[in-house]
Amino acid sequence: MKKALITGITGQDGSYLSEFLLDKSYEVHGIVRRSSSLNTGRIDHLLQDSGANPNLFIHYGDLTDSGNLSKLIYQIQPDEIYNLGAQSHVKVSFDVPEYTSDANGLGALRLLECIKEIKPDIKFYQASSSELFGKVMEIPQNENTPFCPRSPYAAAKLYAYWVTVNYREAYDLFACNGILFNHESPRRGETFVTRKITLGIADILKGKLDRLVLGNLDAKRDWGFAGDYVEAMWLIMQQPVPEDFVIATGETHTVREFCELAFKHVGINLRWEGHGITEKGMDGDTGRELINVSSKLFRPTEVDLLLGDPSKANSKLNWTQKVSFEELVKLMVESDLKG
Ligand code: NDP
Ligand code: GDR
Repeated sequence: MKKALITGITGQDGSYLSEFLLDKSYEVHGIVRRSSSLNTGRIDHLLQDSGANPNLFIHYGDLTDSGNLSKLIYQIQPDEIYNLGAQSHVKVSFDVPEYTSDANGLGALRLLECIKEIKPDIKFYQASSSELFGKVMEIPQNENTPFCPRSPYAAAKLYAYWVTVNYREAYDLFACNGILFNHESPRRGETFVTRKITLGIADILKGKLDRLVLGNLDAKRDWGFAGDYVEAMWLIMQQPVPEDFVIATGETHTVREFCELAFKHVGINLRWEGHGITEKGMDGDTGRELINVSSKLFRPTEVDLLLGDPSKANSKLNWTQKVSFEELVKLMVESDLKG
């Protein structure tokens, strides 16, 4: 039985990856941060306490605590480590840049050092991000596109990317980067824009929210489904040689388009009025104001356009996304309407 250790197991991707690996008969270990409120909601259905899965184990820990990481890796002796833990909110990284750099940047280094010192045959997956591309240098963005990070989050992830490459080259570790473009699901954190929109629609329809307040509607993202992307993480780790891969859909849409499609699923055709921060989204039939724009939600520096080229993953991993953009939006809206 293979053993995997997942950092960030309580997050969106950690929960889907746990399900995926348990289905493949892995023994799965996850690092969970102690929190004053419950933070295991996304994996509660898998935990031993609920009798659901005897092969899932959780351990308290933190990416900022080297001693704890080395103790866990020594005790567990995993075959594969998936480093998904991070302060993953780009806008929040402008408010907590030092902590973000510690967890997202040095966290990867700490794990690599443990692997080098304790068990160099552990395979390592680093959750790298399309945010590395930042300022648009070329489109579509592939494994050879230059990086130009635009936030403390992306700068920290850039460090983690390069230290992963360096440990692969310097110490011959099986260490890989998955450069994943945005991926969403009904389990997406509620402050990321897609979930904020789908949850907002559900709350508006239930009479709990007056209107949605959003930031930059012009930003373009390559949005896929998280369930599809965790399969790519695993495939990257099963290759004969460690390499870095872009994982994306090859389609891009604006935040505005996401709003239009999401509202359309509940029978509302949005009509836009105004421009920039005075822009408003109205119900095309009733004229009710449903979306406002606030300058407070803009970032000091924005990533305007992300569009990934997944050709390498398509050919070498035989990976391709299964859920389309339209299906993803529908899936999220319907889930929040039920919730
Ligand atoms: P989430 O924000 O949903 O999950 C992040 C996870 O990291 C949570 O389990 C969180 O714990 C944990 N975490 C945060 N800080 C620490 C820390 N100091 N020590 C240990 N664990 C910590 O992110 P996603 O699941 O969406 O993303 C997974 C990874 O992939 C992240 O690294 C993210 O940056 C990266 N990524 C995500 C993309 C996406 O579109 N989703 C795209 C590209 C990269 P807690 O639950 O306690 O907060
Ligand atoms: P992103 O995701 O920054 O791409 O990072 P997010 O959903 O936060 O933003 C996407 C785009 O939407 C614009 N936007 C808003 N964003 C948020 N959060 N809230 C709003 O109200 C809002 N209005 C407009 C943003 O300006 C941005 O352009 C995600 C994270 O999962 C990272 O961890 C990951 O690395 C990248 O995706 C790939």
